[in-house]
Amino acid sequence: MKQAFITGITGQDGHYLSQLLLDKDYTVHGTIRRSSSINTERIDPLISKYQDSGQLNLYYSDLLDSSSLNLLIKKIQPDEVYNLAAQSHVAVSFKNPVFTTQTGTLGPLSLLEAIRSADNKIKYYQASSSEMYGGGKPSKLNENSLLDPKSPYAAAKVFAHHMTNIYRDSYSLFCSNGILFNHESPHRGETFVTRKITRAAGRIKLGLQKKLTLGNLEASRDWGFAGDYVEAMWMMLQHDTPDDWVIATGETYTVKEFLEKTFKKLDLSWEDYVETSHKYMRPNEVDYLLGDPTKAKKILGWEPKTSFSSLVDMMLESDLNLAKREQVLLSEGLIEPTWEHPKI
Ligand code: NAP
Ligand code: F7E
Repeated sequence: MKQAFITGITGQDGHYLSQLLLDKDYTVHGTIRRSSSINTERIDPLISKYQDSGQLNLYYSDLLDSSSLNLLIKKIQPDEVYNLAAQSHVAVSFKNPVFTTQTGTLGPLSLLEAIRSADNKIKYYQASSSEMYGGGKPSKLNENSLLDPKSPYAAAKVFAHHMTNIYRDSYSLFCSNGILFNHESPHRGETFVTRKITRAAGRIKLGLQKKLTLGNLEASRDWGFAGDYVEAMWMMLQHDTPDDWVIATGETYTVKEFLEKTFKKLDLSWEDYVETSHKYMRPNEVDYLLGDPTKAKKILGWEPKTSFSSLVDMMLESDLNLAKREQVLLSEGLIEPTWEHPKI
C-alpha cells in the first residue's frame, strides 16, 4: 500500500485527490488546521468511510508550523507528498499579503527541507498556478512562458515554483510543479467567481436571491474540472522523471460568457440580476489566461474529460439541489431569508 501525505486536504482539490488516491488503495495522511468551527465538510464522507480502518488519517498542522511538518514526514515516511495548502484566493492575497506570502513560500520550503532530511526518495508535488504568468497578453501559455506575477498570491507561487526546481536540480529530489489553470467543481469555494455565479443562479431561480454583485466581467479564464486535474497531479508523480507540467483545457471564456451560459441554462437573462461593484475589482487584474497542455497530453497521456458546458451543468445541478434544500428549511421557518449570497 502506498502512503500519500496531503496538505490542504480540506480544500476543493484535497477532496478530489484524496478520493482518487483512496480508490487506488493508497493510505492517505492529510493535515487540517484547527479552527473554531469544524472545517472538514468536503471530506466528511471520506472520513466516515475510511478513517476507522486507518486508510485515511488526519493530523493538526499548518504550513507555517515547520516542526509539525518535519515530525509528520519523518513519522509517516510517505511515498508521495502533495502540497495543496495555500491561501488560494487572489483578491484576498491583496488584503492579507503577509499571511499569503508566508504560507505560499515558507510552507513549500519547509516541506522540501523535511523531505530532504527524511528520505530523498519521497516524491513531491507542488501546486503551481497559471496566476504566475500574469496574463498580460492574449497568448497560449506553456511550461516555457514568462512568469510575470501580478498579486502577492502569484509572487509566492513563483517563489515556490523556483524552489521546487532548485531542490530538484540541487539534491536530485523527485519534485514536480503542476502549473494548473483554473479548475472548478461543485466543491469550489463559494467566493470564487464560477461558484459564486452558479450558487447565485440556483438561488435566484428558486426565488431565494434577488441579485448578484460581481467585479470585472471581461476577465478571461481557462476553466476545467477539478476532478480531471487531480488525476494529472497523480500522473505527474508516476512519471519516470520530475518536471513542470501545464494542465489546462486549451479554451478560454470570459466571466460574462460563464454568466450567460449559466443563466441561459435556467431560462433566465443574467442582465436582469447582475450588478458590478468596485468591491470585487482587484488592484491589479490578470486579464487573460489560456493554457497549452500539449506536453502533458503527449508525455503523460493526460487529457481533460469534462467540457466547459458539462462543467457548468454539473455545478448548476449541485447548486440547484442546495437551493432546494434551503427552500425547505426556509418554508419550515428554520432559517432566515438572505437575498444575496455570499456578501463577502
Ligand atoms: P482551496 O479550496 O482554497 O483549499 C486550500 C487548502 O489549503 C484548504 O485545505 C486550507 O485549509 C489549506 N490551507 C490554507 N492555508 C493553510 C496553512 N497556512 N496551512 C495549512 N493549510 C492551509 O484551494 P484549491 O482550489 O483546492 O487549490 C489547491 C491548491 O492548488 C492551492 O495551493 C491553490 O493555490 C492551487 N491552485 C488552485 C487552482 C484552482 O483553480 N483551484 C489553480 C492553480 C493552483 P482550510 O480548509 O482550513 O482553509
Ligand atoms: O477570479 C473575476 C476576477 O477568484 C476569476 C484561484 O483558484 O485560479 C483562481 O484564481 C476572475 C478574476 O479566480 C468576481 O477578477 C469578477 O479575473 O474565481 P477567481 P482566480 O483569481 O483566477 C488560479 C489559477 C489560482 O491559482 C487561484 O488559487 O473573475 N471576477 N467578479 C471575480 N472573482 C471573484 N472571486 N469574485 C467576483 O465577484
